[in-house]
Order: sequence, then C-alpha cells, then structure tokens
Amino acid sequence: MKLILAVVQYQDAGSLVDALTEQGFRVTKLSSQGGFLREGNVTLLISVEDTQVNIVIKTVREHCSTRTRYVSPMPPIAESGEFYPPAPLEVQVGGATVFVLKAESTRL
Ligand code: 2BA
Repeated sequence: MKLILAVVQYQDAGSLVDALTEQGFRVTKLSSQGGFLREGNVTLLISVEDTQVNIVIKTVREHCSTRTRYVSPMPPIAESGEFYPPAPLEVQVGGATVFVLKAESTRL
C-alpha cells in the first residue's frame, strides 16, 4: 500500500478530486500553504494499492496545470534616500508536487 501526497494549486483541486473519486479512489483534502509564495494550496492524501499509483499520478498530471506567478522580492535597504523597487521575480508553479510513501492502514 502507498500513501500519495499531492500538493496542487487551489484552482486544480476541485476537478482533480472529482476525477479521483469518480475512479473510486478515496481522497482527503487539506488546506495548505506554500512556504515560498505563502499562497494557499491544497494537499491531497490518497491511499492506494501499489498497482494503482501510476493511475493516480496520470490523473494528477491530466488535471494540474503549470502557471506563472510573479513574486515581489523584499526591497533592499535604501541608502541615502534612494529607492529602487526590485523587479518582480517570475516563478513557475506546479502542475503538482507528488510524494509517494510506503504506508499501512488500520481502520479503527
Ligand atoms: P511554494 O513553496 O509556495 O513554492 C511555489 C513555487 O515557487 C515553486 O513551485 C517553485 O517554482 C518556486 N520556489 C519554491 N521555493 C523556491 C526557492 N527557494 N527559490 C526559487 N523558487 C522557489 P513548485 O515547485 O511547483 O511547488 C509548489 C508548491 O508545492 C510549493 O509552494 C510547496 O507548497 C510544495 N512543494 C514543492 N516542493 C516541495 C518539497 N520538496 N517539499 C514539500 N513541499 C513542496
């Protein structure tokens, strides 16, 4: 058995959860936040048999798009009253960051 952790963008989470549940997978959806952009994202917990890992990853790939975000870096400390706002930094986010862990499951 494997536990798949998929960090996905908020905009992709709804259709991905729908697709996974339609295929019979059980999904837990957690609200999360990226440490770099400090934007909300979604972490899905999906526990599956080893043989189903590739099906889940294929579904994640089909529903998660890469997007561009612009981040404003912290302005440098101004010297002698001059101020140059730093140029926004472009970063690519997603489609998804996926971790596959060995897991055991006990229902209590
Ligand atoms: P964030 O940490 O907010 O990162 C958002 C995007 O910013 C990343 O997209 C990456 O393109 C960029 N980025 C992150 N750290 C950076 C750095 N130190 N320098 C320059 N650019 C940086 P993704 O790689 O697609 O990651 C999307 C989200 O997935 C992340 O949001 C984080 O919540 C999660 N994630 C990514 N890698 C992870 C990891 N190794 N462990 C845990 N969570 C991870």
